[in-house]
Amino acid sequence: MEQTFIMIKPDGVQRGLIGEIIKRLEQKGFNLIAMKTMNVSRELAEKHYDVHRDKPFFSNLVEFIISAPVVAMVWEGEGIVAATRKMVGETNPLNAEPGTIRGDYGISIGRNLIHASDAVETAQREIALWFEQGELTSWQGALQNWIYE
Ligand code: D4T
Repeated sequence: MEQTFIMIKPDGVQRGLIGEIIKRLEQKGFNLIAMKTMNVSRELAEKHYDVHRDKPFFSNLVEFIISAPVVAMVWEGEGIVAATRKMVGETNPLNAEPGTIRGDYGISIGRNLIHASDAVETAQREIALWFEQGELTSWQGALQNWIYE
């Protein structure tokens, strides 16, 4: 089953949106298989955003991610990478559609609340970066046959 890495950023945690974000993913039918609240080290933040190392917003982004706790999660489900990107919405919350997390709760691009892996290969890299293999659970919901055809 496909997995993705989701992180509620410091602004999402501070604004009390942990429950709301988890509720949306849970009610969609996806399974939460790992979760931890953590202070992110500079090293981890820089590795996570390595593709943006040369961008002008890189240092602000890293400072922001390490500024307060985040909630790191692994979620599982069919087509979850593409589906969660849609549920999260465009990078700039002002361009994100209403009904998406960023569209409903955000305004600034540097306070866009949540990260979701952008491709299956990225998800695998990010899960390995943020979690030890032993931290991941594996379970089948009792309602599986009512969610999947
Ligand atoms: P993440 O990676 O956080 O899920 O966001 P996106 O996948 O939607 O967007 P991204 O990788 O292009 O940007 C990573 C991160 O950098 C912040 N950012 C981005 C910023 O502060 N200023 C900017 O101009 C851009 C493009 C927001 C998300």
